[in-house]
Amino acid sequence: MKSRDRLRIAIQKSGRLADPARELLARAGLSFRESRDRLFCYGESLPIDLLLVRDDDIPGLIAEGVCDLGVVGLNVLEEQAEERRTQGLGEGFTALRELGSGRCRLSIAAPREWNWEGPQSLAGTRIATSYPQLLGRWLREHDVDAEVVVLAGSVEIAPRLGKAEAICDLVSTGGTLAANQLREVAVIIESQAVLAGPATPFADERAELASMLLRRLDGVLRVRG
Ligand code: PRT
Ligand code: ZN
Repeated sequence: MKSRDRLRIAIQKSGRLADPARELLARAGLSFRESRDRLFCYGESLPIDLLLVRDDDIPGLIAEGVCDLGVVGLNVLEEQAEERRTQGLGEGFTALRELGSGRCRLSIAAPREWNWEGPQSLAGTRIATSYPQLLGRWLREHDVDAEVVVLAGSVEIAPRLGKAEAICDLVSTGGTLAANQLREVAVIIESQAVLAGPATPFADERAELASMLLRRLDGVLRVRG
């Protein structure tokens, strides 16, 4: 891989993780010159630049070496890690630090009126989700034979549309589930934003930059508690 002396961090361009990520990096002493297209921000205080992207692209950008680090939900990171495993690809990225923001859980929810008696209550049903890998793994672990229906968004309305009986989606307050007459019945993973990095350490100047950034982040995270 080409030797590089600047570090490139991918964060979400807009969305729930964007502001907390920027705030954390600012508190760690990083400042950026915004570019006009706002996809790339040049690091001013340190040789650390930002790339503003969709959160789903972040693990792949790290695996490809386009970016060195990224701020992404553990839910997205784990889904894509599982996908790489099923494809027989090597470990392309790993979570380096938990950042405490964007807390949520990936849960299975069923119609409120269901008589839930454990995972086997899902046998023979269709479950709508945007997380087929994590749901599939959970179903295998619990020996449940159910159909996974992959939807890109608006998963919570799938039961009302007759596309599925249950769903597997992110939950934070539970308000969306309640509004759709759904009840959380099982938690698949607890999630929060993490700093992700490559599975193997950097072999050039980026190693020193990355460890300095981690030291600073640890300081900020410790103060925050
Ligand atoms: O454009 P891009 O692809 O970057 O954005 P996105 O739409 O995929 O992401 P975004 O900003 O919605 O979410 C980014 C990350 O925030 C997620 O991957 C999670 O790690 C984290 N996060 C934390 C959440 C939630 N909480 C959350 N509540 N992501 C989504 N939700 C949704 C959930 O899907 C459901 O529709 O909020 C609804 C449930 O919320 P409650 O409060 O009603 O339970
Ligand atoms: Zn996304």
